[in-house]
Amino acid sequence: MALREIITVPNPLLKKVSERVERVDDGLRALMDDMLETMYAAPGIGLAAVQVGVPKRVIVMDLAREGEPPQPQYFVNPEITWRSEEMAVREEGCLSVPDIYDEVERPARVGLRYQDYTGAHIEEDAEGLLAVCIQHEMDHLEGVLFIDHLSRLKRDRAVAKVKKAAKDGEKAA
Ligand code: K1U
Ligand code: ZN
Repeated sequence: MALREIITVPNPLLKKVSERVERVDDGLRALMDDMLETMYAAPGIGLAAVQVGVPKRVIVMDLAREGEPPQPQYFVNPEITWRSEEMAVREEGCLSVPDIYDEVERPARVGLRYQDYTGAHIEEDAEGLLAVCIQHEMDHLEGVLFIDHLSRLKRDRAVAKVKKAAKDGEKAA
């Protein structure tokens, strides 16, 4: 397993639509292992493959609370099969937009279809943090960031702040 670099805005790769995965094989499982290790190290609760520079339709997640055993989840070629009319607002963050947090409104519940770590086909319903996180991560697969749900002013400010922090970090190094 290896830690991978998480790309940040304004890297143009984050705007790319990720490609479907043809086969869940050992190569893909190695990528998912690396993604999970990278996500735990960040730390984060979810990560899409494009965030480590690989535009494939793959997501890892772990929503275990502090003190609970790890609960890694893997989503290959995920699809949303239905969305609730009820909406929910929750604060979101993103490892590709570090240190920026804001509220986003999304459907409160969604139906999911995806393949897991073994390639098995799964269908399940999601609510609460799982619904928020999977919609955030599936946006990444379409080249959409949570700041794209905010006003242009907030989005531009967020990108400028991340760019400045990266520049300051380079100077200090
Ligand atoms: O960049 C990402 O896509 C990961 C992102 C996922 C997410 C968070 C909140 C709402 C929706 C999606 C993160 O993990 S940001 C970091 C974070 O939320 C966190 C970090 C440490 C402990 C607990 C949470
Ligand atoms: Zn994100």
